Amino acid sequence: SEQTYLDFLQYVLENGVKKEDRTGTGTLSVFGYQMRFDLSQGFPLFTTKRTPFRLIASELLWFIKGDTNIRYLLQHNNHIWDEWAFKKWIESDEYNGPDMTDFGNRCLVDEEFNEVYKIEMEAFCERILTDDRFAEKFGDLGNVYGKQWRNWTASTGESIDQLKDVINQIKTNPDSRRLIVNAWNPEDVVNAGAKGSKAALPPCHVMFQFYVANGKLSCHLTQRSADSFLGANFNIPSYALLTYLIARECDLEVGEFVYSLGDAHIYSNHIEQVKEQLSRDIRELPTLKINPSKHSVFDIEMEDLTIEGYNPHPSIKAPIAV
Ligand code: THF
Repeated sequence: SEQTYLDFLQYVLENGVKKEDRTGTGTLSVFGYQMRFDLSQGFPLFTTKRTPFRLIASELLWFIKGDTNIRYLLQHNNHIWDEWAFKKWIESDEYNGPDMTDFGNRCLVDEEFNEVYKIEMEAFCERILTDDRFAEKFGDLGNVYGKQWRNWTASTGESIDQLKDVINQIKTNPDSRRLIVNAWNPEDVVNAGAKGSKAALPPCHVMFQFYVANGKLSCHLTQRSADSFLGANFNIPSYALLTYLIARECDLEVGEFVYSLGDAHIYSNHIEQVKEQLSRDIRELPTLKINPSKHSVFDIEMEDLTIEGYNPHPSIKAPIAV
């Protein structure tokens, strides 16, 4: 239940050690934590803070399509990946606007810079939407989730569709202990995020495994790094949605979502927000409705997915670390 997530936030607050990180923000961090969610007890879109389902759904459909270009997200008014594409753009030789180095940190401390940043970012998004050549070059995050799930490049040059394969295996060989999709490609992870690298960042949710028992489909996700306040509350419903979609296609009920974390952290500028969230009462979880006329995971579009009975507390704003 949602309490499992709140207990996790509380645990990191109480046990986290102060640890610096790549983004320069600073965190409270623990190493190794596991949560379990019984998916038959409601859809884990948490109520102690409004979490926009349409952002979770459009991001997941983007992965499922094998798309790695933020254009699709922008077309769905989803801006959660903008910063990573923008970073590539401002570091490129073609960019000659105002200096945007270290924009993530600077826009938090420098109001004047933040205004310039917002204008540059808006222009960037507009250009991704309207300029095909620009979008192809600067909207693409490289070998991130969509690529590894649907179109992993083998050493022979052949493409491997891990997601399609795993769905076929669930249908034909449900007792298999190899029902795995792996996003971590060591070759692409080398230098990730650096100029000219193959991926804008290494995957956080590194691999997932399915398990079939008693007519139910469960999913176990291994995540190397979790932004507890802004990320985990997206990742949990995201994989829950994936499990619901695959279970339906495979004529199974949903079982558990098991969520295992490596470095689980609360950013130092999220601590007050976490305390606010922890002070709120849990409400009933919503339910997910999927268009019954669509069968295959690969045919699902945004309009096929709806959330019913979602009555959350208001959202709580916090800055994303880039
Ligand atoms: N980087 C960091 N620092 N944290 C993450 O959670 C994260 N991701 C993805 C890639 N890098 C990451 C991106 N996912 C938001 C949520 C998820 C994201 C990125 C940003 C976010 O800002 N959410 C706001 C609402 C945003 C909006 O309404 O547009 C929120 O309040 O929830 C984890 O996979």
